[in-house]
Amino acid sequence: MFSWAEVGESRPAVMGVVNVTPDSFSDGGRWLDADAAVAHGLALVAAGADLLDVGGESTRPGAAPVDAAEERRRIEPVIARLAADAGVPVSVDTTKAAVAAAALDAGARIVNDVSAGRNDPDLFALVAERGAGLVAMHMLGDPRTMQDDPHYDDVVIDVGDFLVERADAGRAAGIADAALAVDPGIGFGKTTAHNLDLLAHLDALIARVGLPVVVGTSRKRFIGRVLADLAGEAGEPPAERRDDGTLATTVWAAELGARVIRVHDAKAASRAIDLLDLIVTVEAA
Ligand code: PMM
Repeated sequence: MFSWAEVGESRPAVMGVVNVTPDSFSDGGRWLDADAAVAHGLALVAAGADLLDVGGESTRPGAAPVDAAEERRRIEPVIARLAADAGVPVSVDTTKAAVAAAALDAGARIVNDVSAGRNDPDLFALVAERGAGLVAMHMLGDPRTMQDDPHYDDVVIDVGDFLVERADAGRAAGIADAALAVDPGIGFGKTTAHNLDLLAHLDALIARVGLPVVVGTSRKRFIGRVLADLAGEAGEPPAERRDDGTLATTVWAAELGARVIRVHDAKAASRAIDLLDLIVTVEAA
């Protein structure tokens, strides 16, 4: 059975992203070939990733849905090889129980569901039955509509309410507490102000849910937008140039208590967390 006690207890864990998609916003198309995706996953681990997240369907705003057969075709061979060779737990980024089942058969140990069990009513029961880990993420609406004028009364409270409710739904389906983690879903149906508010109050959110929290800011659009605004530049920097802002949010999230940080650049994140860890140790001595 998977338990989050396996990762990130002494220092926040780095989850390296392997997108086997033609259209993910930051690295779409680069790892569509299975050999390239596997090599990329192994490189992420060599660079310091403590776990790998493999996805076959883009969740980019406006992205078109992919059917289960195509999603399986993309991810199964990649997961099978990474589960055998990478030496770290592998998660599957999917909202479909059939895809999750195939991924678990291939050796994945965690299901990362950006719909938190709302897209497929069978997903939580599958996770429970297989003793897999779960990441239940907050998203407003679905990827096609989520950025159409998102509204919250109070984003930190509303997202917290949702995560507590989804964790309870997971428990009701039979998922063990030790296997549950949640994620505020940075960028999923949120304005720049919403994303900044969630990061600013991440410690309160973590205290409220009482479960390991995964945070994914890596190369997201709001980082480019904030940095371009601060620099007085028109337009947005491309995704590859959002890495310095990603690092700032990585250190912030780690310091406020995130258990897992989901990133594309595992080397920078793991070095930054190592240094942060050292400073915290010296502070405590
Ligand atoms: N972000 C993306 C995809 N999956 N899963 C979780 N749990 N948290 C996230 O923030 C998250 C995710 C989108 O980013 P990508 O297209 O670079 O993978």
